Amino acid sequence: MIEIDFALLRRIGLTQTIAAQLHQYPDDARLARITEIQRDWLTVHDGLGEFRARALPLLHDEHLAVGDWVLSTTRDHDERWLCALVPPTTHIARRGNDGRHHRLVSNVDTALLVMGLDHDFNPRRLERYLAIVQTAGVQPVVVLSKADIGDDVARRVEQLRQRLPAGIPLLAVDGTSGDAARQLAPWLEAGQTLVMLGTSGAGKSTLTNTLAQAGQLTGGVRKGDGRGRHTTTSRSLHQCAGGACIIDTPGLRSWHPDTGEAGLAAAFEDIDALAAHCQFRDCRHNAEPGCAVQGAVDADRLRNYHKLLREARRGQQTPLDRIADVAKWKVLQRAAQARSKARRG
Ligand SMILES: Nc1nc2c(ncn2[C@@H]2O[C@H](COP(=O)(O)OP(=O)(O)OP(=O)(O)O)[C@@H](O)[C@H]2O)c(=O)[nH]1
Ligand SMILES: [Mg+2]
Ligand SMILES: [Zn+2]
Repeated sequence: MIEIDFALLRRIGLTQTIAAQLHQYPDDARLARITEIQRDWLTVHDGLGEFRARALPLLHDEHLAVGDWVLSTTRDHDERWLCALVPPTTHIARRGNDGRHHRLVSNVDTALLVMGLDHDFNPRRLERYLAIVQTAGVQPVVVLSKADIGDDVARRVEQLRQRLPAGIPLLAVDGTSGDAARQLAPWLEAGQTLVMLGTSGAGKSTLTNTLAQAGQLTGGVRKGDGRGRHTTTSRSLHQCAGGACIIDTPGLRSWHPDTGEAGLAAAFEDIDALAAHCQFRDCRHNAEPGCAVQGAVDADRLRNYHKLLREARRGQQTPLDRIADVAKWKVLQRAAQARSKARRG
């Protein structure tokens, strides 16, 4: 079995689950975590420092993502090669327009869904992100940025609190201030890995810099529509002084939920739970008598749920895919519940 210094690697997010899988790799390999992926090489961190490496052909580049744990070996001329991928405990993926799955990040505990309280504010888009993150078994935290300059801040925060299930943490922050780090402290414990997700200009890099003193370039927003300029162009992992890791990502343009109906139903569990009390079993929550959902759930949230369901059904899932999806979701949900219980306990 390869030798590791757990305390050292903990600083870049090593967990017991990953460490328990290491017996299957050759002794001379070295454990490292991918912190950035470039066209021709990858940057990895071995606990002591970062170095460049390349993936051996048998390790297909397309399966690697920032946050993955990999094994590296040194070959002639001190070249470092990645020879194996430790199966990730979680990964967030996106379905491209071509219908193929692309891994965005691996081995994350918490996703900070960053949304500006300015022009960026869009509850429907946020619900789409929530579905994707929850399907991946990752704990979402809604971070409303630009609380210091946003419009109508108190009303928007309250509107979202009413709309989303109570279990989803929601904070309003000024990402440029140290207070943001204090507000997010419960998710920043040593060994935790977080990912920033949100549109361009939302403030992901600004918050990354505040939490990790990372020196990420931040950009302005365009005059007029307030959209961002895609300042960040690649995903990268950064260490916080307190021992957590943060993955900053570029703003996503389009994001199809990489999930089936079961995943969506779980992400909209408030609607699902109420639906059990509707008078008709096939109630569409659309003015039917004895409907328990209408009026109890934000009307726009309900419309958004139906829209996402239609999208998911259009996806090319076979019945077998769907069964696998339900099974996968159940396992992930149990793991997420165990983790949040462990954190509370
Ligand atoms: N006042 C204020 N400005 C913020 C806040 N968060 C971000 N900004 C500003 O918003 C602009 C965009 O912020 P970035 O951090 O670059 O946004 P991003 O999400 O990383 O954008 P991409 O890298 O393009 O995906 C910058 O000018 C920031 O200074 C905030 O909480 N308060
Ligand atoms: Mg950025
Ligand atoms: Zn109903």
